[in-house]
Amino acid sequence: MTFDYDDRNIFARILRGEIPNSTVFENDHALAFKDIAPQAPVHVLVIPKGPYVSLDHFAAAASADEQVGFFQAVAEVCRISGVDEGFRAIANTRSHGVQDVPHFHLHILGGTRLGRMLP
Ligand code: D5M
Repeated sequence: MTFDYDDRNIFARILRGEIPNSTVFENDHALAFKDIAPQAPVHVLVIPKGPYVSLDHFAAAASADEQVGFFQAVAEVCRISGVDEGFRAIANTRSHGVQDVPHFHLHILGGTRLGRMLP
């Protein structure tokens, strides 16, 4: 599997500061911001700052520092978002996973009891 990153995607543009976002947390390796079309009271996207198209690309190719920084951002988003009663993390991936934006992003959804998704 090869991964081709296209830096014209909307999250790359957010990272370059070309379009605004509602940032909730940022560190050296990740940015977290509110989803523009929230599906739950809490709906935050956490993205790495590096050019990774998907979760499997990030897991295979990102450095240890990038991966640690990313998951530290996930932890901080969960801490500050009021999801102590639980949340769901989703990484839609490529066409079968119905991924729209080809820059790896983890959806953090919570703030209410979510509907069951898996059998
Ligand atoms: O879904 C991509 C997600 O990205 C979808 O929930 C909308 C969100 N989105 C798209 N554009 C923006 C901007 N500009 N700000 C915030 N959120 C945005 P997926 O199917 O996982 O690729």
